[in-house]
Amino acid sequence: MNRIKQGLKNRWNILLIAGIYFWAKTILAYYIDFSLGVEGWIQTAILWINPIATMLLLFSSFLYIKKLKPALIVLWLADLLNTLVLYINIIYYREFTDFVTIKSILGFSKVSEGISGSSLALMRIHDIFYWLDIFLLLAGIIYLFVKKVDITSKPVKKTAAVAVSIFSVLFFTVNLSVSEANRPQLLQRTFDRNYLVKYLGLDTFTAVDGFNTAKANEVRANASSGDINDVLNYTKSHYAAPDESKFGIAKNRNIIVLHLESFQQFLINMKVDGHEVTPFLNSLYNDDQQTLSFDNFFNQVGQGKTSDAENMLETGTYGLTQGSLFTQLGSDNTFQAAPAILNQTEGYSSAVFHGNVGSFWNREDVYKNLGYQNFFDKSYFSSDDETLGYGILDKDLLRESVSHLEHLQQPFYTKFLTVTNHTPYLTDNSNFDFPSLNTGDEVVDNYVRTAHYLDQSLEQFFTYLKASGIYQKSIFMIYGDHYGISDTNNPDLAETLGKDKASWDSYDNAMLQRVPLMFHIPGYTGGGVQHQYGGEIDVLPTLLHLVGVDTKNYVQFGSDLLSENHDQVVAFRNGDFVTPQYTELGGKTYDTNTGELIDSQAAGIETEIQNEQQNVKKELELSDKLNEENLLRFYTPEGFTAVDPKSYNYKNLDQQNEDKEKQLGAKSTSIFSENNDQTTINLYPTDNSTEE
Ligand code: GP9
Ligand code: MN
Repeated sequence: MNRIKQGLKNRWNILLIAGIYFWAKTILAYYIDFSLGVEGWIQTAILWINPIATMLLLFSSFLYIKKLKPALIVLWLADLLNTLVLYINIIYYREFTDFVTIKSILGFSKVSEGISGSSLALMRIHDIFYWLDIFLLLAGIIYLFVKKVDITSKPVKKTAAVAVSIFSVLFFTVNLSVSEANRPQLLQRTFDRNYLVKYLGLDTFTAVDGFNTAKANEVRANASSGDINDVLNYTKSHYAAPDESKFGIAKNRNIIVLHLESFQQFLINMKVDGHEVTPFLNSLYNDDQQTLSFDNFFNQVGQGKTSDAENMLETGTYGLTQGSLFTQLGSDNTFQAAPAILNQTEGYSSAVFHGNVGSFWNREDVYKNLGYQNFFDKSYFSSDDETLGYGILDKDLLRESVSHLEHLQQPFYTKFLTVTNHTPYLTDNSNFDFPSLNTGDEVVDNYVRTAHYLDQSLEQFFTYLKASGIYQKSIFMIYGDHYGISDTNNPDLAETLGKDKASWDSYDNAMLQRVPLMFHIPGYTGGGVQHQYGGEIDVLPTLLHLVGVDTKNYVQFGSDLLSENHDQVVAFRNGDFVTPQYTELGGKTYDTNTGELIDSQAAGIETEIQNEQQNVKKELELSDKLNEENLLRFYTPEGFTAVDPKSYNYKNLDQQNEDKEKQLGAKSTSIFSENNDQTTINLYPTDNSTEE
């Protein structure tokens, strides 16, 4: 006891013991309760130091208090607060495999699904360790008071206390810098809640989330129903009526969306050592009867990359100027999105298949708000599957998807998010059987190999789709989500593309933002390569018109690519734009066809360019206003019912779909039911059968 009393005299001892204990329990939680996907020693080192800065800042408050007993109470409160943040997340993670956001605490989304009732069942025996210090410290404080123990403990000098607080701030800066070096734009892009915790710790994640929520709430609170009028005026005047000859040509067909990760237009019809990189995709692209292909189609993503592409294609609105709309606003924004529209107008069921964890880009939350009935994330795929970079390999993804797909009611709207063709284009010799380029830039060189792999995966999938009869009654929408080679690496690509590396400039970078888009409609004969200019924002109205859904009443910023009134100005997220004549980049005007710089004043096109620039700015600003102020909550078009995210539950989806088949009996339209309640998985080709 004496030794304890002795120890208590020194505040630094107390801080050290409380600090080390709290650090240890955070690390325990990182390894036992969370799965953060830490890779490599740098990430491990960051993980181990990330609880320190914020904990020290909180705990150091007790150094400022002169008398021991009140000081201990302050320390206890700081410890309690920090432990609560940790423990609430632990419990929540056990149920939802995700971290707690302020929104979920306030009851907007997940918590209402019933975590409070089940939290007792979510406790584990090792949780004692998380609370032990809190109890011991409390017991100690009570003892000091009850026994009226009087310890004359020397307070710490104010300067020393301030030094500790300053040190913790500096330490945080180091933590942040190392993290940013390992994962650039971590804070702006906010990929995933996992990432923030892995790099910056739970406290920082909570603070960042709180800040963003407060900011978003304020913007929303100030918005009122009249604010949507500007948006409606714009989208109504921008609406392009469908081309009669193409409206509804794919009516009632299943819609199969193939999201080609990081896939650029230049890969189409490209050869390496005489071999086509993507022979299968080429065959679809060049099918001038059954495919409407586009060769002047641009990606328009910002920092939200894949999630921005998805957002544009599903909702017809732009991503945000910074970060990802999915992660920043997707949890509680109101949308008029493809799955909901297709379900309500034409009775489509809907599903997304993706080999990454459901929390990435906040998909688990967002898809419910878009109206997706099913989301088959990584947890639905075999745990034996090899994971490469951002998820399981595409061949496994597509093959294993079939067991879920065949239980969906037709017509279905399904999206397959591939992922193997993702930077840094990891390849090994067993899966990637294709020559690499020879530019000396490893990223560029391997890009064609993973692209070839993606092509093989699709060919296998189509072999199955044809054999099972799905192919003939579907429309395929295939697109590249964004660039695969960044502007930094582009010059290394110049020679391969027959360009001059030395004179490579922003115009060349802009032209490389082309990605493929095709609508493949088996049995259709009016296809061919389309040369009109357009971008991802234009896809939703185009698709909806092809399946016979008019888009007039929905809020969409793009226009049908196949309509004669289609607006061919393609806006980039930073306000630059491309038209069939001009390419405007950072105030410089280029000739889109030749790449030559134009003096717009001398050429007499200054006003024209200025007008286009203003239109582009206006369109982007209105889209931002709509999303940031969540204005769609004020406008539900006639015949449309707002989506209720609570009606979807992405657990036990197969059971849900099979129950539906049974309930519908003879009326069930799933592939499985149509196949006399037999699986069609056996129709999937084995890997060897398509390998040349
Ligand atoms: C991750 C995948 C990749 O799930 O969609 O996202 P990206 O890095 O391309 O935005
Ligand atoms: Mn992507």
